[in-house]
Amino acid sequence: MLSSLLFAVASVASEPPLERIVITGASAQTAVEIIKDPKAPQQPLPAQDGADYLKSIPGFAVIRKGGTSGDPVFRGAAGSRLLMSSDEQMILGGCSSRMDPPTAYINPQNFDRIRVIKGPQSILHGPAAATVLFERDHYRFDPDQGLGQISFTTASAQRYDFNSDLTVGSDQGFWRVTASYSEADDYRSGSGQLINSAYQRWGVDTQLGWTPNNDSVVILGLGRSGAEAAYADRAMDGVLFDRDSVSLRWRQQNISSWLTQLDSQLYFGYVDHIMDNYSLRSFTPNAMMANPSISNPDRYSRGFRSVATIATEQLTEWVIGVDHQLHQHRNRSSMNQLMMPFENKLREADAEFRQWGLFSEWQIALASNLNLHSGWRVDQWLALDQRINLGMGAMAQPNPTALQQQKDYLHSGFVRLEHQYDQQLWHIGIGRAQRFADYWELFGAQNRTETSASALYLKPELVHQIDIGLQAKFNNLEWVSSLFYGRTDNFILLQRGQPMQPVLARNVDSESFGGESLLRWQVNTAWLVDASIAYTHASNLTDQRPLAQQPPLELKFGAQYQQADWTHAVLWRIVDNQHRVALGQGNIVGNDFKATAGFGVLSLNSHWQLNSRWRVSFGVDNLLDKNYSEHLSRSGAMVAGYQPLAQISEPGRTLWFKLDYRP
Ligand SMILES: [Cu+2]
Repeated sequence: MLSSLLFAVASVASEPPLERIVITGASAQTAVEIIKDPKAPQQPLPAQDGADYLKSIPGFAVIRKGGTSGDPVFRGAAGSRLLMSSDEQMILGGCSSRMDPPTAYINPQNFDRIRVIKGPQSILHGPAAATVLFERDHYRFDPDQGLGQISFTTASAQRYDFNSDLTVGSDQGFWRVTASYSEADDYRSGSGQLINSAYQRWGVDTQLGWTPNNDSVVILGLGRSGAEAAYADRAMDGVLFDRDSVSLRWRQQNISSWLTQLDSQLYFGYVDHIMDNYSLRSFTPNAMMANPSISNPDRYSRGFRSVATIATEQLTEWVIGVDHQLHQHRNRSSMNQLMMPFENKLREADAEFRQWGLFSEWQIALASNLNLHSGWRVDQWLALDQRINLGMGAMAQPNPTALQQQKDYLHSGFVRLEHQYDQQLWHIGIGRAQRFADYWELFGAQNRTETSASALYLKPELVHQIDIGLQAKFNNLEWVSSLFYGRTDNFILLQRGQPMQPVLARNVDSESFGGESLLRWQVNTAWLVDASIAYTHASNLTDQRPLAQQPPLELKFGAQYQQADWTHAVLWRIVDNQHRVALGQGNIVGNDFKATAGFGVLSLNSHWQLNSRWRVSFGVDNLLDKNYSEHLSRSGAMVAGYQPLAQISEPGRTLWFKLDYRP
């Protein structure tokens, strides 16, 4: 994994891309931006969802819930603090218990690139502590590119993945179809314990592009995906995760001497989700659910985005845009599916969100080696509380904020100086990101505040952060470092008390600092070694205690040996213990429930590039069959037929094999 990160610098150093296969990690484009190839083999073998693909990038962690659909965390920021966009669309999940983060609807191998922008250093897609973009190149058919790529993966726990990404076309247009299918059984931890984690996922996305001339492209996008997944951390499993999406995009280039590009997109998304306590596990009554119970939320999303790119004498690049999102959420459920099937009930709207944003980002070359990059955005957000009652059945009580709305104008921006000096690229940036509370914070688990049974009037979060980075190359040594210090006003903290009690949502002030460093040393033509470190230290200033749900210090060491068409690599990942915890506090995904011990995991992999079309990769993750849990993973739930778990264990020794073919 290290190998890859360090690879970052490689690209910087203006060398041709290395022939080596980047197994894990990602390449740093600059110290601000990281780029990862989702089609390349990865170690450890990720589940077929967006979060697991991010995990190998230093600074990222995943909150595990089962075999798939974990929630990504970057520098301790989870949930909506990370802005997730796929093809510049925002499709959010339907589950009020956060079974489906946005990454659960992303099949990473169907994309060309994953791009991560660290810190509040871009406002093009919204205010965020970090921006994660799943992107496709699809503007023109290139006959030299080949048809695409097909891959097959198999691994321990009866895992099978199929992926295909094929494009046909002419100079008049193209048709791209990406399809994926993935299934896995329950995996076993290092101690041989079976974890309720089986899943099945599939997805098909297609883009139909019309390119009437060299400067125009119109793309119709259609997508559909589905899944079912078992959860080891709760009393229900996800039996339906259906997504449908439609988008229309129009891009026009070279419009006039100053207007270089207009890019507009309209999209619609619909997510239908069902979770229950009997389909994927044997039903066992408990205090909260005495009968077979089911919940069926859905979410309709609509978005629009239009961006103009302007070139002037003074500005290298100037981007102006407008964007919009609408989200409508509904729910229906049955606490006794046998007597009152949910299918007979009406879906009841519980929340609506509306956003309009205006933004502008520009770059100015102050000198030949000095660049100023800056941007600002203003958002108008509105949340409408459509819940008439809070709680269900006999517990129901009138909602004090029924049919009320919260509205805010938010300001976000950044300034960054980039300085190129010899083989070194420095940057220093200061940014602010103001974020409106999301569905899960305002409405999610019947959240309340200290003064109200509803959390509708939570204040928006405001982050101010300094980011400093260096990327340097000395002979065969490459180095990338990013450091940050941030203060958050009105950080939205969730506190879980007694079971069956609503979650308390509070605005507190917090502070966070840390960073990531990567070092890569090309010892000789055959050997490459690399290392990375990632650390975050965050505190809750209001309560004067650690901020909850923060990842521990993490180190990675990697070595690669290349001979002819073969590459062999070893990866050693070492994670420190985490004693800076705030029990009972957390975010929309999880809360701290214990301090955890550190661990080390050793993994091996090999690649064989048979020819330009075929590539074989295989490996062993967790070679020593270590039994461990990630600090941020959720606590285990009682599941009939499975041993109880304090915290969800990571997979034990996992053998995997991947075959890639370029037709
Ligand atoms: Cu759910």
